[in-house]
Amino acid sequence: MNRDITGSLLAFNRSSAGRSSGRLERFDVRTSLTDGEAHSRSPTDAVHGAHNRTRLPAMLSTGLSTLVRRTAPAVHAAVLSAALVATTTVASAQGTFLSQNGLLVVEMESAVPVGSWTLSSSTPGFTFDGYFRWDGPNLFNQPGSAGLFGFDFELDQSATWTLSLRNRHEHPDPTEENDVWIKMDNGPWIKVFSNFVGSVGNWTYESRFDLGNQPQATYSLSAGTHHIEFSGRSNGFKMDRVHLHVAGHPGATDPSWPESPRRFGTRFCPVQSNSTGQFSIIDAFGSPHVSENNVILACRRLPQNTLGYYIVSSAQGSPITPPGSVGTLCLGGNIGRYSESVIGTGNAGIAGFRLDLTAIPQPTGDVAVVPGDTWRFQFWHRDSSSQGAVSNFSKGIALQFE
Ligand SMILES: [Ca+2]
Ligand SMILES: [Ca+2]
Repeated sequence: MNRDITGSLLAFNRSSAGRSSGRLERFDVRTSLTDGEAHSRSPTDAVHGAHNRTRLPAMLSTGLSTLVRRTAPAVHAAVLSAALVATTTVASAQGTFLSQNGLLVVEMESAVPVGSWTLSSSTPGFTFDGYFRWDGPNLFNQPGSAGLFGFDFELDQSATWTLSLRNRHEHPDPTEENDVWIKMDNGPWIKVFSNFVGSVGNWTYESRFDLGNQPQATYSLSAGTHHIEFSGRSNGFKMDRVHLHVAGHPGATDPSWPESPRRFGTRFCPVQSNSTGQFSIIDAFGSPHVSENNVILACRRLPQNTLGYYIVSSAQGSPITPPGSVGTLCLGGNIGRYSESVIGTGNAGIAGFRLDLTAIPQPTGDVAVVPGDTWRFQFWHRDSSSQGAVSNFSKGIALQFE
């Protein structure tokens, strides 16, 4: 096992027992056990601990509101609460997009282009990194037969949600190259299209069902997790992004809305319950895009009013129980510690932390995340047991960056 963390663990446990001397001071100065605040003693405070001096709930909502690339919607506190108590498991590596205040925005290029979908940026006016174009054959009678991809998302309210697909077609006949197959959850495949004359050669949010009198595309969806799936239909059709929004949402089809934040990552590591009777888990919110540098970790189901910090490695290790701990360490290789950003769990038993992707701590110094990297995190904290003061670990989360 990593020698550095062994020594640190032993120091941690001695410190936990309330006897501080020498190197055991890591968790004492200016940290509070009672007010849920976390403090940093580090000169790199501005980087690692920028949000640490705020009360945790405020810190998390402040953090979420800064997760955006452009003009940000106000973050509804309920969104974060819902996210933090969500019982759904972390889904695909791509993650689960989270609606905020009745609006969900997902860029097509957040999916990996499959089949004959091509990620392109040659036609201007798209948002973010580009758009998808269907370069496959016309599949007018074969829904779900080719080019299937989709997104997991979580809605903050039960409502009739309007689907607005930002799309474009260049054919002079507005009824050509103008449609795609879309399936919501376990519903039927429905052709969604735009065909008003002005839509030719322009990005449009016109999105109608090819049903009955061809109404605007809408879905009755409950709060919670859903899945939308696309499949190719008309050669040349372009899709930039998709919005789902509730009735009356102001500016719901404004392309300057940022993409919605996600909960992403894959959990790993078999762990035992901590002193709360549950094991703690980490959610990652924000974006897996390195260039955005927008990731917040939130570990929940921790003991109240205790202290800990995140540890990180690119490698997974065989699960071990380090000396003096009752928990399971599943990181391997070179383990870095956010020891300068000690976090108090407060009455909520939550430890939130904003990562800086330009500076992941490693034993030999900070390193920057590179697209394609996977970094693994656990939260390491003080806990109590029948043996007295011990340390414990959360379940791990692996974050794959793009
Ligand atoms: Ca058509
Ligand atoms: Ca786009």
